[in-house]
Amino acid sequence: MNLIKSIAILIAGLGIISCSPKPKEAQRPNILFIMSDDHAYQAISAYSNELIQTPNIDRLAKEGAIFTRATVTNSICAPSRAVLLTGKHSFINGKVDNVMPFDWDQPNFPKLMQANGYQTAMIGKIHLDGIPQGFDFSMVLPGQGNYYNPDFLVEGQKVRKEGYVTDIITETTLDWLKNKRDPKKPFCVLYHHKAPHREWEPDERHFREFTKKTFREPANLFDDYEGRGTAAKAAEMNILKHQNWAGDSKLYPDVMNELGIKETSGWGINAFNNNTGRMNPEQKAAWDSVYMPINEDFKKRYPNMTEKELMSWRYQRYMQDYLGTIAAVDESVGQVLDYLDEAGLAENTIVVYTSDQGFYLGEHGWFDKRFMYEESFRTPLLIRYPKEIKPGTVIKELVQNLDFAPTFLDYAKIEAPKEMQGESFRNLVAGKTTQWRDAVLYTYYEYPSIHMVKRHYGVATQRYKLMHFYYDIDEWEMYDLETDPMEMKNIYNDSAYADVQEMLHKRLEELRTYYGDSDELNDKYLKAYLERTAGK
Ligand code: SGN
Ligand code: CA
Repeated sequence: MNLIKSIAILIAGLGIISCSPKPKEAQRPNILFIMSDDHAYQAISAYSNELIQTPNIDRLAKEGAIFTRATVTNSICAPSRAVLLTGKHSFINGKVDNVMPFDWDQPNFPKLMQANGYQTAMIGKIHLDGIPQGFDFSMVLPGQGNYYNPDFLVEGQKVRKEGYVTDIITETTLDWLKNKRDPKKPFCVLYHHKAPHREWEPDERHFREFTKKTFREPANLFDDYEGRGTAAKAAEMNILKHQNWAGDSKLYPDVMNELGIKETSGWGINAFNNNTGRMNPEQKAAWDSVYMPINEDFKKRYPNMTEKELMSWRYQRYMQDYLGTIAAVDESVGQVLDYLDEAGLAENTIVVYTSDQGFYLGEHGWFDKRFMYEESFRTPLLIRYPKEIKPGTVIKELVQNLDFAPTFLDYAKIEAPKEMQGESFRNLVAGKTTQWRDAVLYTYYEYPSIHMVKRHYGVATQRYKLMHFYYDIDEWEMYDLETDPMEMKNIYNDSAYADVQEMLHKRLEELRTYYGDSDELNDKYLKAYLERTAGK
């Protein structure tokens, strides 16, 4: 063999080695996406120390990044999840409210990851009908799911599991990571809690502790909605007026009878009976041992309570149960992070913690979400990825749930389809760029419906918001978050803000055009909604 020929063979051999697919797989990160349901950023100690300590969720902020202005495009459960999967606004992906069907046939990021060598799983609440597409394994709650001994759809088959929902979802996720994972492939797991969704039923280990606590009241718990428009006044989200006494505050129906209290809604007593009816005898006995004395105490105090005292009592009941369910979520996050450490997976795994939207914890006197006001428009977002994100990073830019799909595809080195509308924030969170959008678009559709939050859309910048409420009203609202962070005063008609108003109208129209929204689409979705809900 002459020298030239042997050098050629050697070079060809090196070429084969360097072309082997191995290094690419080794470099692609795993994704563990943790989403809870209705988890307010006010109830994460990395955001605020006032209500609860969440040391495990906080770890992600310490070891990675916290986003102080992460927002959703549409503050309600199923639509938010559709945006997460598709990377498209609600008016493009079609799932505008909890009522309209979701089209699983459209592209979503897990499908793309699966087709490009990732092993994918979906465990917990997804709230989108139909068999999830894009997952090698799925175990999801049907609809809203239950806290105690919940049913799951495992690959579409209904299975009842004994235990507490947060624990079961966590155990299943850990089992998948430990025993079902293909170590040759990177993974993408959507690990989605039901908690802390209504009707806020903690596990025994937490209700014993949390029912003893007293929480601070927000400054605007007794908001009278002066200074706002019709929409805030018409909403049915007030803790005193609109929570269910049995279903939410956990008054026993016979105690309500004795006191002459009528249930707020037609289904509150049913909710209570269904929820407690799912408990096994031990769970029920533990529940009664704590909630019966609370009922007894209330029975004594009720005859002399003022409206204000009643509101305070209901607020405390709400916080005790809501935060009790979060304590379990935080523990579960700790278990999963510990496992990543033990298995040597922490370094190469992107861990995200977020919620499908924010939530009112008594601000404006409210519970629930839906509005473009800050507490429900914003959502918690914390991300750890040691390879790219510096510990203690704080991101103030306006990212949205619209950006998740393109961001994860970017990390996985998969090209995002053109139809996806979000932007990858990979470089932003890595500190490689400071370039980011200056305004975001919001839309909300589910009306008339439970909680009666009117249809609206709007634009938000770092400092200002402009919203248009439509359908049975035609009202504009505008807020200056710098001078009015609690959004108590609509300044739409304030002449001092005339230039700001003009600028916001312009940005709003630009964004609606850019993303493909229009009054015609609003009409189309309104008509479809009214047809689907007629007679219901
Ligand atoms: C249920 C809740 C509402 C909640 C919707 C939507 N009531 O109807 O308070 O707004 O779900 O929630 S409940 O007492 O029946 O749970 S979402 O998270 O699915 O959007
Ligand atoms: Ca939700």
